[in-house]
Amino acid sequence: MARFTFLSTSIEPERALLVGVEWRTNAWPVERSLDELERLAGTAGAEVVGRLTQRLERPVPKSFIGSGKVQELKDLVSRLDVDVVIFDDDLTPAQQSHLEKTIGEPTKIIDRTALILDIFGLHAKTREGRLQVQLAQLQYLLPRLRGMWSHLAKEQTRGGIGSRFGQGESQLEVDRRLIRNRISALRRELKELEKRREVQSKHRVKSDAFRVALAGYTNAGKSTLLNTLTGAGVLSEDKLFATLDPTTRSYVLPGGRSITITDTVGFIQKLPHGLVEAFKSTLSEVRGADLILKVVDVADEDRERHLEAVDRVLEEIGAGERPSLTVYNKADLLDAHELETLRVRMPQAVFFSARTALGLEQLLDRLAAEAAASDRLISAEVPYREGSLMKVVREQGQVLSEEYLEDRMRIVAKVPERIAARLQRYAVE
Ligand SMILES: Nc1nc2c(ncn2[C@@H]2O[C@H](COP(=O)(O)OP(=O)(O)OP(=O)(O)O)[C@@H](O)[C@H]2O)c(=O)[nH]1
Ligand SMILES: [Mg+2]
Repeated sequence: MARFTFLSTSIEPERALLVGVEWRTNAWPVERSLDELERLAGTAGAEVVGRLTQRLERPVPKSFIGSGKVQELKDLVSRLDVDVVIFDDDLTPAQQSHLEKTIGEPTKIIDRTALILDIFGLHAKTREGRLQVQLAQLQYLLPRLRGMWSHLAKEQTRGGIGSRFGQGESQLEVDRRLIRNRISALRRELKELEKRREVQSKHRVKSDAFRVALAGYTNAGKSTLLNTLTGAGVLSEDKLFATLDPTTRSYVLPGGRSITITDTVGFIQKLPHGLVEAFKSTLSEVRGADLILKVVDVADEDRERHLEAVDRVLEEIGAGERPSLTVYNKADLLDAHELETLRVRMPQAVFFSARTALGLEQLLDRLAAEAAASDRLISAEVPYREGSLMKVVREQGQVLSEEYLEDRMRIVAKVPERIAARLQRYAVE
């Protein structure tokens, strides 16, 4: 499997060169995007030794960047002793292959997508996470697979000399077939796991808790927030994509309502579509949430762009229409003046710090208000034997008044729709 080193999980410190293009339509200035790419490279264990940028209208079909730039790249690679060149935009398989040939062995040419897939491979811990990453990696690899003799494959279609050297071609075909088979097997296995997950989450819906899903740019502090609130003990690190697998914990809000909070994978600009596709089942936690809590790193100067990227991914996974609340983390990193300016500019916004717990009550009050927003007011006379129903009413709703009658209790309560439906049979005027 030497050819599949792409899937390897051990990465030696490599010397990386970053290549970025300043497009006319760029929402992100190229240097900012390369800063992020540098952090990604660092997370994957590479050391960035240089950058190359070019202003372009559109990609050059053959080589992505212009031919003069390619020459410049080649010189830089040999001068800086570069192991891997990382393009900030997606390369087509043909561009990648062309660049590899031009720059020459053993320098690898990869793109942002390959880098992100590599990091995911490093950080996936659970079975489902690993399978999802593997699926995305193989799908990326398939069109890029080149047999050692692939140049002969072209000869073969023409016949004549070289056409007798069929081995390269057939080896390539075998590789492709093996990968396709593996992709189908992975898909099947993930389907199974997804079914199981659905059963589990049906279970949870039964528990009636209001479900909050944390979503946000990678490194925004989602895992730290979950840890601070619930002591979940999930990994939180100053690394991109520290979290891949979802974790759900229950939490009791001020006022007594139980909710569940799910921490899940973070997003990034130019998140590979294949990865989003592969993580659909993990992200179903977000899709099914009663509230999506969008966590933003307020201290990051790109926070607006981060938020846009998050919205785009939410859209892509079909969660764009879910109720959501945007909250601003890492407020401890702002000085008093900056914080005040933001408060004036966004009077409704919640600023907090998951690390120092500053402003956390305000966040929780907002959550409680959101959870109560769709509550229904209901009067009911509930028989004492319905003890478990009353327990749910107290945990998930708010009992405004109660009166003890002989064999039942009369209540007025504000409860979520799901529970109102269960109380309905005891409802009174
Ligand atoms: N100063 C400060 N740092 C924070 C705060 N919250 C999180 N961090 C730091 O930010 C980094 C990322 O935090 P995580 O909780 O791992 O972020 P995440 O959103 O879960 O990131 P991914 O799982 O990679 O998507 C860590 O180094 C945290 O210690 C905060 O309120 N203030
Ligand atoms: Mg995390």
